[in-house]
Amino acid sequence: MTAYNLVDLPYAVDALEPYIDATTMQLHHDRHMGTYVSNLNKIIEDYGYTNLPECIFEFIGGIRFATIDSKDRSRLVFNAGGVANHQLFFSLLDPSAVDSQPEDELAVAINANFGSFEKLQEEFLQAAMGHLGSGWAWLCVDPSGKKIAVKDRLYPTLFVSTTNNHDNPSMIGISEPFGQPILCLDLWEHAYYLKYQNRKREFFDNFWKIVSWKKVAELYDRAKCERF
Ligand code: MN3
Repeated sequence: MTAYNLVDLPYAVDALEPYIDATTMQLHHDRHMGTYVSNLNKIIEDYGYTNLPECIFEFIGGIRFATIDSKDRSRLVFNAGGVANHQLFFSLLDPSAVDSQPEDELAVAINANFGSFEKLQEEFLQAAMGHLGSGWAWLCVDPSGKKIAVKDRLYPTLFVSTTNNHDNPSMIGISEPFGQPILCLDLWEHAYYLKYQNRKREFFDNFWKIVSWKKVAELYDRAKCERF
């Protein structure tokens, strides 16, 4: 039984050149993400899970409650997170979005939470640079319902965080703080090392150039509507 598929990249492997090179993209998607997909499907097959949610993001949200031997639990979280995080990450990049910026309500919410778009980028970069070892950097909607008022309108609280390995902020009971991701950045060396080697900062800076703020806004709208 194949439970989850390796979702195709939404663009050609060389579409994000020169910011992300084609070889890195191909290895990252086909080999790294591909391996997480097959490892996850192997665990699902071994345990005979049925009635899985179609959406991997729904699956990881409830992953804490999966029936699994304790020796296999971290392997399940690692591989399921690996599938979900890469699917999200690749979908958030768009060659046609070069140098785009947040607009409309998302822009207002970012200003309300961080002071400005530049300050968000600064905080995100600092978190990413400060993270030790493999992991992910995130921009999340706080699902607790805490709001920020700007001119009589309420906006969700947003926060920046990092996680280890492939933990995802939406994994209830596994990742702290709990959050609904609307943007993520892969901090693993495999994401950039072929092109950037030790120049991690340069990769992080270039990441901003290819973020699809339209896609981030879609995720923001969805996360906001689930709670507000
Ligand atoms: Mn990766």
